[in-house]
Amino acid sequence: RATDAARDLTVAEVRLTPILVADPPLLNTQGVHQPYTPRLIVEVVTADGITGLGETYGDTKYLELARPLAERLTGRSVMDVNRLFATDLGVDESRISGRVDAGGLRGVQTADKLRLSVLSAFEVACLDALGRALGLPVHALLGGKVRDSVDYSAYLFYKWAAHPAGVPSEKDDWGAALDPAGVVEQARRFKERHGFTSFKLKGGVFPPEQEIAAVRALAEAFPGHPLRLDPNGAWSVETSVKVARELGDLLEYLEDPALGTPAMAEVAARTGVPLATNMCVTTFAEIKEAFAEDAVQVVLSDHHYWGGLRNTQHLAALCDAFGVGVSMHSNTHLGISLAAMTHVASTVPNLHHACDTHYPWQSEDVLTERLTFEGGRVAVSDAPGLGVALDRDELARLHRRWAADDGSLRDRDDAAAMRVAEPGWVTPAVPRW
Ligand code: GKR
Ligand code: MG
Repeated sequence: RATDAARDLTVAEVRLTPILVADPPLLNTQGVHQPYTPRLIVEVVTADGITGLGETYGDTKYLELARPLAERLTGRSVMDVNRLFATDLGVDESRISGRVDAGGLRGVQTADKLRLSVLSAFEVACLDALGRALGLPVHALLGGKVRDSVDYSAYLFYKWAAHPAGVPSEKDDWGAALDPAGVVEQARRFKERHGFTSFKLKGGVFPPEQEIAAVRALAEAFPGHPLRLDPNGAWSVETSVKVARELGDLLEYLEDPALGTPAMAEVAARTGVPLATNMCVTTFAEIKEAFAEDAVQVVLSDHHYWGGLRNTQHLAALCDAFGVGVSMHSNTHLGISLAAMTHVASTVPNLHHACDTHYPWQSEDVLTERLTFEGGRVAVSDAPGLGVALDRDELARLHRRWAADDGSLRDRDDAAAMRVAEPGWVTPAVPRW
């Protein structure tokens, strides 16, 4: 393939486009999702005019890091990803260390995690560009797929019918889900629309008895379908043990019932229910204690904050070595991220649980063609790169929305969004129950 070898893979330009994407009023421990949420789209353009795509969190602190990184990448090759990861981005540790990210939903924030979250989008964009240049799919660059489609679970949320009156927002047709019947109805729609065969309920919103009732209703309505409940650490150890004992037989796993490795270890020791996490193991440094204490039985990877697709493979290999399961966490995201998630998930041999995705909640995307779920699965693309194409008009429209924002939506704050409906709301201290 002489023409490939002759290609100039030097990065000529990196384009960063912050956008605001419509998001329905989904409830969580922090409050409610904002009507529009920030994402950052990264385009890496080679000297030959090939463009690779990446996507990550779009809050200001990510943007601030992405800008110097874009400068450092320009002039290097898209094959220079390892050296890019070794680059000092000049993160001001004192400004971010110790603070928690997304209200703690993704664990404790460190400067390195922030750096990795930004780098991940650059890694994906470089792999996309390289794959396009070579005519190879991203999964091939990662060693090749071991499955032709990736299983996702329906991500159920307690939800209002609409954002508060007077708040600019997009309408959605999912309806409200505020009790067991509403949750079951939402699950039915997920199954009808996308064929999902497993369900995860985002909990920590209502007192545990109500969430137990919702899981029981799901089990009754969908016998044999794997179920998960994730209260994002809102419960004490005692409450977690009680819920685990009540729901144990119905759950595939219980996700982050209590906050932190010691609490999770105690819950795990006192119940036989497998515990999953995207809160107490969110960095490589946290693995040793959690695995030694047998605090978690499933780690939810996320290529964004774990630092990309290759790091996700490393994490999966570590989990495998320690007999810990692996699955995938998600946060509000678009199709570029879903494509990246699908490529890497297709290469992980020890992935035995359906991955999380928020994608069905997103009515907007920056792709010319949305990715689709058949039977809850996304087919692994064999097209060059990620196998997705950018819709520039849509990207520009969503960027104009970001540019027009007065700053109130550019840094995601679910507690602030909740205060619109409930003045005086503050994110409850944990454990709440
Ligand atoms: O979208 O509200 C949400 C979720 O809570 C989201 O933040 C994540 O999925 O980190 C969450 C989780 O699974 O724990
Ligand atoms: Mg979780």
